[in-house]
Amino acid sequence: MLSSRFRVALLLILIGFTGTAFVNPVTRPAIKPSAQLCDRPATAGPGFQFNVFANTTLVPDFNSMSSGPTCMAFDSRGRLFVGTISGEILILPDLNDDGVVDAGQIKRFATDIHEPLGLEFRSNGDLYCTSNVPHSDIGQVGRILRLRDTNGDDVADDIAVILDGLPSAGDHQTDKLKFGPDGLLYIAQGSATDDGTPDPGHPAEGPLNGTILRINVDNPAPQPEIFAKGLRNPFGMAFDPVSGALFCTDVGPGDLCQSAPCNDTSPPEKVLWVFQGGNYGFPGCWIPDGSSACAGVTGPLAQFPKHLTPTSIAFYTGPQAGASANQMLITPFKRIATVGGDLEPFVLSGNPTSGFQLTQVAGPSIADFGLVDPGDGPVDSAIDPLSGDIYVARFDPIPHALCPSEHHNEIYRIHRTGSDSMSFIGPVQPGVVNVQAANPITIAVFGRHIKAGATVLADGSPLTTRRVSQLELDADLPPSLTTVSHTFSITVSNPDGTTSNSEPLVVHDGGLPAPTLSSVSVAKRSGKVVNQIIAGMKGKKLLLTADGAGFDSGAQLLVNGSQLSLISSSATEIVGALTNAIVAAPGTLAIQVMNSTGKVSNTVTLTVVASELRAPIQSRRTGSEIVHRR
Ligand SMILES: [Ca+2]
Ligand SMILES: [Ca+2]
Repeated sequence: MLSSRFRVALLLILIGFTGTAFVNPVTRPAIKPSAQLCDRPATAGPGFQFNVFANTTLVPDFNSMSSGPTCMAFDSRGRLFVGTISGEILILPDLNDDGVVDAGQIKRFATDIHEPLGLEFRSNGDLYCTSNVPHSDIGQVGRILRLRDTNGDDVADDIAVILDGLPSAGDHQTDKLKFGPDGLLYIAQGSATDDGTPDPGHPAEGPLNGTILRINVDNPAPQPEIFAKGLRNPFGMAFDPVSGALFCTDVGPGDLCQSAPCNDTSPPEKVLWVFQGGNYGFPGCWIPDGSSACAGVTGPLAQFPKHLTPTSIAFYTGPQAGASANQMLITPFKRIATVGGDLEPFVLSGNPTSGFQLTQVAGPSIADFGLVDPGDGPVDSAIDPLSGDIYVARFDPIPHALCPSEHHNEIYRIHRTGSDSMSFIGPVQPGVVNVQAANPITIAVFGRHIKAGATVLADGSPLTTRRVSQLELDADLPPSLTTVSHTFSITVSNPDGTTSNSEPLVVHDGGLPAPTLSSVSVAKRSGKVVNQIIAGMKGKKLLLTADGAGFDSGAQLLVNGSQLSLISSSATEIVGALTNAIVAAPGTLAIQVMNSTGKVSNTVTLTVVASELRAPIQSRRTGSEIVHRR
């Protein structure tokens, strides 16, 4: 078990800070203890508001020298999961929808998860995290864990080690992780050394150090594939929702100067487009300069001043993004001189074929966290899937040398000015349903700031709606709306006439095959085949048998579009009862099989011949079939 002090030291190394809480007097005026300095407030940029969602008072687990948030992820219900450096994964709910964690509702989803630095939900609800675990021989190893709550009590009861033995014993650890659009899990693995040369007694670089790895988590024994290499400490990582491309921050080498005079030659910090097979140069080539050491090395899209330590990337998605949709939001951990320690927006342009460009948005940042100490800053960011609010976690494990009363382990909620008076909804659950004609489909809509009496609308038409909680409405989609493929626009309408953003609900055939019909036949219930159907026969004594393939368990037998009562059914044969009405008049019977998905087979026709051929009625009396009296 690592001492708490060692844990803190590890994370400080991880984020590239190895000194005490002083900064280079060359780059910044000497720090003086003053009320103004210690009280430097966090502020939001133009058009944004923020509040403290969680702090050491609201979340007692943050109130420790060895605690503080390191990573965050939202589940599909809009609940924030937070990993702490002390090894807890907490659920910080806001069930009363006031933008502040419900202090009495906090759950410890998991404990004893050593140094989780990345949290990520899979679309099926499984939670994945990185963990950096003490190892008796080599000091520490990185792991990927999968956490499940199988009984719904908000405590993980099934924790599996998906990948073990990642090389996190050196200067940097196993950092964040994200699922890609390909369904694979991407893992940011730090390098072992500061600049390629191990300190005495420290590990050298191994083949998996300084990489982005990826695994298929469905493989029972996944082997990590090196997706890209030549990274030093890839910490922030996110997939662009537009292109599906991967981007990361890479934290540069070098320490802050500890004393003057100081010749700080540390390089800038980088933001990279990470593509398969990419080499980003570490160690030996930090910024490509045409030298032989830089052959084949891809340079950064953007640079931050040295030591700023960009810790997270989030793409600005959700209903509040507006014209800023899909901007790349980056959090530099440190503030040096007058830059950093904030949430900075960038515009990403280009594509994977022609390449990408990254341009910082001019003007003030979205939020400035009021840092006064380089050991204190934002470590992770996440977008609330319901509201589009931006959440930023600030990690401040050590009291400021000059402001010992300050201890900022906090999570901020940042949103557009005025947005708390607007209703927002997240993705409809489920978001895709199969066409079907038999039963209503119930959907759940999770949102924020939904007013009492609100109704769920599909393409503007109200659905039967039930309010399940402050955040959840359930609604029924009637069968009449789900018989054909269609994409609905789902909104929530408040009694005051305001309406939420729209989310899609896709009704589709799921790519399921239609049943196929090869032959039909008619027989009496005795089993005797009827070769000719004559108008006016006692149809209720006849059975219609359809043979084919792909009939599902809810398949129906249709005659001229109407369902027959079924006698039996299997995947290849379905038998239904005819009626007197069906055979009352001469004409054509269109026979089809319709699966429960709504998919309908090809049509086979039968003919009901004219009434002058009435002999079988009499023939029935004699017990014979198809006797033509005339
Ligand atoms: Ca609350
Ligand atoms: Ca459980």
